[in-house]
Amino acid sequence: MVMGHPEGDVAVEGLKVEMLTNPSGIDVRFPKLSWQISTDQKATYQEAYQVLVASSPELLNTEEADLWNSGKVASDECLNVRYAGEELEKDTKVYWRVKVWTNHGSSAWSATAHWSFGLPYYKDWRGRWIGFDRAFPWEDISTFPTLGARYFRNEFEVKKQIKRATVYLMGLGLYELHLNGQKVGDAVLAPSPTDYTQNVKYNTYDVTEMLRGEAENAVGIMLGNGRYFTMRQNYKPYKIKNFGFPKVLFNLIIHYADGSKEVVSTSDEWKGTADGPIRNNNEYDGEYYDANKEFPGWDSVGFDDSSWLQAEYVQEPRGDYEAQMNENMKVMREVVPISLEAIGGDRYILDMGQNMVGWLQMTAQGEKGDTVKLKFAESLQEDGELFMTNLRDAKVTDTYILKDDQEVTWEPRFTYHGFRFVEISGYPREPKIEDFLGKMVYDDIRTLGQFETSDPVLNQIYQNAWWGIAGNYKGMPVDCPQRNERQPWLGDRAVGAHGEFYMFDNVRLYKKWLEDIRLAQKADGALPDVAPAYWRYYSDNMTWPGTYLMIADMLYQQTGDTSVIRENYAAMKKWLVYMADRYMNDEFIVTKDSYGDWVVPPPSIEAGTGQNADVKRPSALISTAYYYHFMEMMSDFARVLGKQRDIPEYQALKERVHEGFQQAFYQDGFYGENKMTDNLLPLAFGMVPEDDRQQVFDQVVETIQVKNNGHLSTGLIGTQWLMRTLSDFGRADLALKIATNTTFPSWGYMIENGATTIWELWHGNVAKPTMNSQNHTMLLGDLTVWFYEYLAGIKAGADSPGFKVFELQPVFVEGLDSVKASFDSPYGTIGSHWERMGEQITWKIKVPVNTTAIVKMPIAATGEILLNGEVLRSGEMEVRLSSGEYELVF
Ligand code: RAM
Repeated sequence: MVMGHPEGDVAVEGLKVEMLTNPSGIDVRFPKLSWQISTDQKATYQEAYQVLVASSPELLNTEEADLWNSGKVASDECLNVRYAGEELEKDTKVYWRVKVWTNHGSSAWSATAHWSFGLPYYKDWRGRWIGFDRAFPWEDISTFPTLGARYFRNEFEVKKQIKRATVYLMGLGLYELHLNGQKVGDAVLAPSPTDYTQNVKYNTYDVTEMLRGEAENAVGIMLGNGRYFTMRQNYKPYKIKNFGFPKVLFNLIIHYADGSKEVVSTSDEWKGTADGPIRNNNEYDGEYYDANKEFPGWDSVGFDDSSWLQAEYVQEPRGDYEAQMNENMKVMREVVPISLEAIGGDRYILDMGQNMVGWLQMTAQGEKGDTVKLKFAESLQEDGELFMTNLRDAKVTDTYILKDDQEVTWEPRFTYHGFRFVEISGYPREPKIEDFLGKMVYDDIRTLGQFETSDPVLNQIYQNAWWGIAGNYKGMPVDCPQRNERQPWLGDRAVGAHGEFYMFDNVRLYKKWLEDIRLAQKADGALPDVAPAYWRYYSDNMTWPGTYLMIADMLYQQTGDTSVIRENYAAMKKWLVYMADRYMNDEFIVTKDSYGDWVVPPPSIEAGTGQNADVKRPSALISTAYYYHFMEMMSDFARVLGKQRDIPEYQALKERVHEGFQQAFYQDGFYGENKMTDNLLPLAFGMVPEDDRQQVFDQVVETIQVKNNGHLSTGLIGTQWLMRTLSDFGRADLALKIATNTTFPSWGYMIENGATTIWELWHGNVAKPTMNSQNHTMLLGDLTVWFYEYLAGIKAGADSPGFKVFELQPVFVEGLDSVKASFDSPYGTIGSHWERMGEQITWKIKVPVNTTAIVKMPIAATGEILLNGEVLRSGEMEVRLSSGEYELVF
């Protein structure tokens, strides 16, 4: 499914059709179209639709759609309707509208939306890759290289009147594109990072309005290092992939009004230089900007580039060219700092009030040569200085050198930082807090969820989670945004991604990640722990690579889109065979694991003080339980794809693994070493024989209540199954206790100690600093899933993936007085808001048009249940409600 910005419209009879599909430059020939219907009429569903697609908006007006007229189709589908019209040519922009018929009448034609089909084949590209495949004398490519931005420019004549002009470009690692003196688009740090030996994402811009017809025009492109030139991490060359020096392929396709066409593309006639203001740039060390090196007008017509070099042809990056379907990063929020304090000398500390990801915009005025340094950290030491040790060797410093006495406002381009505090030094005069503004940078995706309860700790945890998750969306989900790492570790996002689904419109991002993982598979079947595999970690374990299956499963369950299964099934199967071949013994135990239940809390804060958490405790119990779980998942996937013949094999292996698991790990009433995770996994995966279930669960409860004094003792793995398993076995109260704790170890403890995001370690305030990020999302486990699916009770349909038919079943847990949540599903907003007043609960729900909610009554509600003031038939434990707003009282 491709989605973009909704375009509003005017509709008759109270109906409104909104486009959800409106992107540019895709390379899918038959994209899926979606729309959203809204109306004040209750119980509305779609009965039919008609889609028109045409090569110009005018043709849509006349109903003479030249590409596709679906006719009136009797169907209730309003998501993922496959375009089934004429095959599109490359570089075409098409327009579309939809009309729907509902049980309450029909809509008017919607407003016009569009999409454009890009360049599907190599041969559609003109020109060649340009760059400079070397460092210049003032640059250094030793262990901590300083490589400046590359600047390329070209002037060209647009000979006639323009009808339409589109730029397609691949600028690696990062680009900023300018036309006639202006930046094109609002993306930053584009394009999305990939393993460039596998695939390269191109971005598309409609530049019709930016070009001048019958005139000279100028194009300028800046290139940053990004994930392409990574010699910054060259101290471990065996481990870290470096792709080469920055390079670009640019195509501007101009369609003239007279029907002719012209292409402007990169060639050795372009001019280039590396001797510009951005003297160094990388994600870890920051950006070094010398304004004295600026060349005003370089991106406009008439600039004297005689001192620039000829651009050079360079080797192409090997990977396939693909249209980027996921969103680029953007400045998504501005953050106003809360304090600015002098700390001696010319140094000041700026506090953003929030651990955030992005950068700082600065306004300064001084003398030529004044050098301002901005250094970033997540927290302060007791002496008020920045706490730098947990950033390891990342230099995290932006430098700006003034060129004159004019006031300037500046922000970096090719770096980002994870920070709450900034040390400012060398600022020319007394800085004022208004001279600085935080820019929060992450993928341009909408926040879909709202969540608030009567408990302030839960609310703060949710806020911390939002900041942490959003900030770590970098065209791939990274583990952390601050230290010399920032890698897309698979294990960190397994179940977490499921909770994130309710919070962010991240479907396209996670689909892209599935592709990254698939492309990172080795020929023998091995899957990595990090994908794209910038760090070549193929350590063979079930849990990190297994995130591949879990994300695909999540996307399928939550959206109903089978393509995520179809595209990845073969690779998953291959990996599971690979693991079994190598690591499954005769007793059907998967003997190999890498990380165990990563970062379990130490027994106490005292015991954890100064301690490294980087301890691996491999566990065959974990690997084997996951193998079992994945056999079940593969059976489901096979069913979805109609590959029935594969199922018996999965089921047979699953049974054997189960027997082996019971033999090896089941003791009398508990598993393994009776650690929480040892018992949680078999419970969550349905591996415990029915008769033993309660006994095993009682062990979990005992551990929490007695041994842990009401706390968890799980790491990255166990925490993913904790809250839901407790609730499923009837102890949501215990889950709530764990979630609202403020003593160690808990999310609330982090908050008590000043966290505004989620820590990497439960004992993050005292641990050895070398592995101690203050902004990791992995320890959230299944907490955000529990927030939405249990506390608010919003859940995709058990028998029908996606939200066409969904469930509403909150746990009205004792100790909580209210939960108010909403989730903007693709059909519209789903709401669940309950409040307890004494013995009575009032529950307000919202069901979007064209969906059905299966509302499950709380078992506790033994008395009368009122639905919109009327008594529900007694004993009715389930009602199906179609769209509208309702109130239940019981
Ligand atoms: C750390 C990462 C990540 C984790 C791995 C195992 O270096 O930060 O969070 O998945 O280790």
